[in-house]
Amino acid sequence: MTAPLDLMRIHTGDITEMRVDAIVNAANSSLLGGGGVDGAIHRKAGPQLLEECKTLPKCPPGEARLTKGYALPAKWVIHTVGPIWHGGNANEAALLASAYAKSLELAREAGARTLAFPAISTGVYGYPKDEAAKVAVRATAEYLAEHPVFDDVIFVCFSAESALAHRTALDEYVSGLLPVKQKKE
Ligand code: AR6
Repeated sequence: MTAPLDLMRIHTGDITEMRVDAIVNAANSSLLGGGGVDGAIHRKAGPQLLEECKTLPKCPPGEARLTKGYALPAKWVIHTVGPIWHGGNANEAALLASAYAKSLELAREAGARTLAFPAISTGVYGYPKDEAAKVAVRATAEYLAEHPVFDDVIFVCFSAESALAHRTALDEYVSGLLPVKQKKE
């Protein structure tokens, strides 16, 4: 079995171009579209995506919903809602971790083997990029350790700054895990 840490990687670019089974959308609770990555995904998927979103129940922060990908290269879109940053004492980290875990869960249930995440909450919602990347890496690694069903989980970063935040978070997570691994062996 491949170690979960080897399955996570970083790509700098546009998530709407990713040829993966599922991409994650950083949506808002209405699921009716918006700016940022949400706007880009809806534009590329075409109007059928909005029509399907209209049939879904609202999505509170930390939850996720699955739709088809329509004109996107990805077969599915997983719409999740991250927390709005209020300074760090409003349960933001738990909600962000839940957004990652619930997205992974829906992808797994759909049978996706490859999945791409944007840096949820780090745009309009104002979550500090470094902090968000740590939460993203930890939540994903913990899920993959329990559910080794994915071939590839990609953090798609829209800027060099975001990619560096994820690289640092991955490296820190790996080095934090090494002593634990060594003890077990
Ligand atoms: N590919 C990959 N990442 C992208 C792309 C793209 N095409 N476009 C932007 N990003 P945001 P949020 C990055 O604001 O903070 C929407 O209006 C961006 O640089 O899209 O979760 C929704 O409808 C940033 O790092 O999402 C909600 O109302 C990250 O994606 C609200 O924004 C997330 O930025 C959600 O805010």
